Amino acid sequence: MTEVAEQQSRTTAGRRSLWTRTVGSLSSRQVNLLLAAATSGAVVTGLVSWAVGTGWSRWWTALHATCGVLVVVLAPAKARRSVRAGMRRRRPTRWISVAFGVIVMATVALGFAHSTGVWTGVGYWTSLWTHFLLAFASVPLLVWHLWSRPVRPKAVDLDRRLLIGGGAAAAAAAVTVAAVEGAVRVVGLDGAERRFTGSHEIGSFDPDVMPTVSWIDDRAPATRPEDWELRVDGLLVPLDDLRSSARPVDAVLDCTGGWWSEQRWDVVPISELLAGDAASFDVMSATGYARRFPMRDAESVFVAVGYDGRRLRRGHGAPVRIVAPGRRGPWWVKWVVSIEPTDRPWWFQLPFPLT
Ligand SMILES: Nc1nc2c(c(=O)[nH]1)N[C@H]1C(S)=C(S)[C@@H](COP(=O)(O)O)O[C@H]1N2
Ligand SMILES: [Mo]
Repeated sequence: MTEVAEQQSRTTAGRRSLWTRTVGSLSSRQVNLLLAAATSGAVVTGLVSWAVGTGWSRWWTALHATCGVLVVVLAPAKARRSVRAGMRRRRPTRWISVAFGVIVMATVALGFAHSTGVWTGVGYWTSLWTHFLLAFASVPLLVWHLWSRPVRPKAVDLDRRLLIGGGAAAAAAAVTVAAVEGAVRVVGLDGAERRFTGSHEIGSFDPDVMPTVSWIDDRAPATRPEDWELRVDGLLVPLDDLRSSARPVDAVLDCTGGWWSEQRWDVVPISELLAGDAASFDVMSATGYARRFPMRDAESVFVAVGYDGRRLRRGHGAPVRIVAPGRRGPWWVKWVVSIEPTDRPWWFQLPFPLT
């Protein structure tokens, strides 16, 4: 639609709605800027909500949802302005942009499915993990899209229209998130029972029902538990010693795949195995998977050998795994073979493992 035609359709529609006067008055450059902000904001808040295991996570999750809905709120404006013009230009690469748009919408739809609980996925393909995989796949497309059609913010874009239009769109997104949250409660969908991290509960105090998962593609090692060697600061720690000194601690494992489960773990605090004044300690799995913790957490991070007085299942990390209350799933290293003090700071590692 041309500017003139758009103007006419507005006048024929009679009184201009609040929406047309706010979001409708954004220029196509401004819509693009807001979309770039919403998508990058969604990436950042999504990753932070994964890294945070405490009550703060709630706000990151809410902000993340708002960014996602903001993309949907702006989609019609985007379609009316740049998409039509872009398709008319018939560049062969327009299909990459179309694919990008479809993936973004599918990502938002999966996030919606997860958070409302209408569909939480099957097996490995939980709706949240699939949501992440699609988002991850879309990042190169996003980079290409921005690079091939650069929207350099200009001072003229930062006008009252952007403030009012962007504000209205963001407010609409926030209200939608709150309304969906409320509706989920009223209708009694599974999403109402979610933890502050956004995860759904599965198999608490029932280890047989608790899922066994890996971060990406890690696999249980073949070594038999009776041949297992656990080394702490280089010294062999007999598993029987751990088993006899273990005591129960209730703790929630909250997987970034979007589920959580509480168990009564049989544990020994790391501080009882490791002494000294190193800055951090490295926990290594037989598979090569590893995480580094700050030494101040040695009292609140545990090695577990069982739950409910039973031994761990292989899938749950037998014979020894980490139990790290308040930290998200990736920290709960399974099949531990070594715990080593180190002077490197705990944050000197990838934020998430690579396997
Ligand atoms: N060695 C190893 N430990 C691991 C993982 C992994 O892939 N490899 N995945 C982590 C993640 S992301 C989660 S959620 C928990 C899952 O533990 P579970 O399989 O006992 O439910 O293990 C953690 N520990
Ligand atoms: Mo996980």
